[in-house]
Amino acid sequence: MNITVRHKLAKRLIEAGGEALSGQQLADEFGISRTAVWKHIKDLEDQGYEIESIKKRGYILKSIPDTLEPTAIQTLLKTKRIGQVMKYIESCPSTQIIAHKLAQEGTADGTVVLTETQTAGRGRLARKWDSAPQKGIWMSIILRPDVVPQKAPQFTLVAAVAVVRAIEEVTGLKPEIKWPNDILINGKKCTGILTELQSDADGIQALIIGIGLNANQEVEDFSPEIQEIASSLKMASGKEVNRQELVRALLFHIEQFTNIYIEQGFAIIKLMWESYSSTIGQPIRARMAKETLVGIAEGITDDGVLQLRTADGKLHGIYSADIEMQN
Ligand code: BTX
Repeated sequence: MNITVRHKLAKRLIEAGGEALSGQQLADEFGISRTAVWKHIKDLEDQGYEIESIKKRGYILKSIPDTLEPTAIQTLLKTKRIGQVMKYIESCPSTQIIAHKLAQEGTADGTVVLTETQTAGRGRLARKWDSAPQKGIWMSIILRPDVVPQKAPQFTLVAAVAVVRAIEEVTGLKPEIKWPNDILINGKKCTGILTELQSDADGIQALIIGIGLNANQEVEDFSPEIQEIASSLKMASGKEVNRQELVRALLFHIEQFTNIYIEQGFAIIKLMWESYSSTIGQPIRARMAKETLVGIAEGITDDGVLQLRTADGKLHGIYSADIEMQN
C-alpha cells in the first residue's frame, strides 16, 4: 500500500470537517480506482479511524484514534526534515535503543521513533523513566548535524527551549527549565530530555535526543516513588491534551530551533534558555558528588555549564549536580 496516498486521504477526510466525500471524487483526486480508495479506507479503520460510509454519499470521518501512529501525526505535520521518517511501535523497552539501532543502519536525519509505552524507559545516569501506556509522549529524534561532538550538549538546551515553546503553544501553560534539563510546571517535573551521541574520528554520526513528556497522566498513573515530584500537562491544566497535536508542535519547534542554532549559533538559544529557566538569577544549593555549594546561579556557559557565584565572590562551573532552590 502506498503510504502517501493514505496520508493524503486521511488529511482530506480531516479537512472535510464531517462532510461526506464520495469514493469517485476521492478516486479522481488521487488518480486511483474506487476499489483502491476503499482499501485505504479499510487500512485507516484498522488503525483506529472511525469512518462512516454512506451509500451514494461517500465517506465521513467520525473520529481519529488517540495513538501516536505516523499517519495521524504526519497528516498535519508542518516540518520539512524532522518526522518525515517515523518508526512507531506500540510497546518497547526504550525508544533510545531503537533509535540507536536505526542510526547505525543509516536512517535519515530527522527520523523520529515513537511508542505508546516503554518497559525500560531510561533517564540520565541509568535512572529509570516512568512511561505510562498512552498517557505521554515517549519519543527519540535522530539528528545528523554537521558539528563537532563537543557541541552535543547544546542540543539538549535547544530541545529544552523547543519543548517549552511547544507546551506553551498547545496548552497555554508556562513551563520552566530547571538546570540542567528538567522541564517543570508548578515546580514538578513534566518532561525529561536525554541526549546520546554516536561519534567517530570523523565527528558526530548521530545525536539521539530522547524526550519523555507527561501529557495525560493522573497522579496514580505515576509510580509511587515519583508521585510527589512528577506532574502532567493534564494535571496542571485540568484538560486532556491532544497528544498528536503536541507531537506535531514539538517536532515543528525542534526543527525551527535547531535551524536557528545551526544558522545563527548558540547565542539566541542561550538567551531563550536563560529566560525560561527557574534556576538563573536565583539562590541555589548545588549538591555534587564531593561537595555542596550555595550561591547565586548567574547563567550558563556555551557548553551548558552552570555558573554559580558563592558568597566569597568566586565563580564556580557546575558540570553535574542536584539543584535545590534556596527560597
Ligand atoms: P533524568 O535522569 O533527569 O530523570 C530521571 C528521574 O526523574 C528519575 O530518577 C525519577 O526521579 C524521575 N522520573 C522518572 N520518570 C518520570 C516521569 N515520567 N515524570 C517525571 N519524573 C520522572 C531525564 O532523566 C531524561 C528522560 C528521558 C526519557 C525519554 S522517553 C523517550 C526516550 N527513551 C528513553 O528510554 N528515554 C527517553
